[in-house]
Amino acid sequence: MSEARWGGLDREALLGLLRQMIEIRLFEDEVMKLFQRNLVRASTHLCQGQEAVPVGACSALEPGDTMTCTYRGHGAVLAMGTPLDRSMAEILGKERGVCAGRGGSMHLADLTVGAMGSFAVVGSHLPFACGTGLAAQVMGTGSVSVCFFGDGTTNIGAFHEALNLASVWKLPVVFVCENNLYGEYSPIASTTPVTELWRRAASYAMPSARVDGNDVLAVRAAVASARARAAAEEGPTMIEAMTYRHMGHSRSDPAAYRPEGELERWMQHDPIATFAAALPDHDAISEDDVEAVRHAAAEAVAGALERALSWPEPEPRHRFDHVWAAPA
Ligand SMILES: Cc1ncc(C[n+]2csc(CCOP(=O)(O)OP(=O)(O)O)c2C)c(N)n1
Ligand SMILES: [Mg+2]
Repeated sequence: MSEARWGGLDREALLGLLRQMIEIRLFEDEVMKLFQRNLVRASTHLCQGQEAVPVGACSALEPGDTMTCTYRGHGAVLAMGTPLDRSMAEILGKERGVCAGRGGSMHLADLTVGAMGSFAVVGSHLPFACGTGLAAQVMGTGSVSVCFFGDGTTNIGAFHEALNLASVWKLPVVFVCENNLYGEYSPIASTTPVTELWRRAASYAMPSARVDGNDVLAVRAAVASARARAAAEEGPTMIEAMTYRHMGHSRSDPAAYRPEGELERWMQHDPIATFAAALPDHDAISEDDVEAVRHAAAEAVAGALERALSWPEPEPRHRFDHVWAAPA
């Protein structure tokens, strides 16, 4: 089978992408169950169905690159390499969570891997991503800032300000729009006259492209070339990744507004199922390898869940730690 079909990746790398997508899917299955047990004390927004976008995109990054994302950010943060157990612990509000339990599901961050923050205020992180890009530019690190946001976000003023500034200053930013066709309960066409969102980048003389966001290798290839452009000081790129969320907007949304058959059609193009079905076409990958990956991912998530649940709750006397700055 041709090298090109596999994006130049070897067996281990391909199985690694599959494993990461499965881990994110299973991780979120557990988050939902924890939520139903009232162990998640805030809202939660699952990215199930969209896993190929963060996994494909983050696989194209280099050490030192930074990432910002939305409240639908479990997948993006995990794709940067944040540990499963400490992410789960964060969602449970445990002291050993990645933000000491103070952030929760909507605010996962792990600076050690470049996951700079998950932002609940729609669009607020796009200027922030310009900031991390500017820092890289000023310090000459060669690092790139990747920024995930939804389709609805392209109607927020900060989207336009950020793309404008990034283009004028040639910032090393890759803007990745996760177009899942809905902003909360509204279909994109009911809020946005230009539904081919990649076209909006033209207003800022920024190159852009639309990709199949359920194809992990297509996302990876698009982000890799945008990253190369940014690292070569040629400026930012916008990528629109077409995808679909399996669940409602948040835990309380049954998504009854979706047209009949829409979810089923997208399930036929599920990013994990399609990649798992394609991989055995690779000369060095068998169906048993795929099964072994499924098994290993399930074990990893089960172990992470067990550890996170066993870790202690924060002590009341530490409740203001990490909240207020220490007096100078
Ligand atoms: C500034 C602001 N306005 C409104 C909201 C309420 N809100 C939360 S999510 C959301 C929809 C965002 O849609 P999209 O950008 O497509 O992201 P998705 O949830 O589909 O991933 C809205 C309007 C908010 N959080 N922040
Ligand atoms: Mg959306």
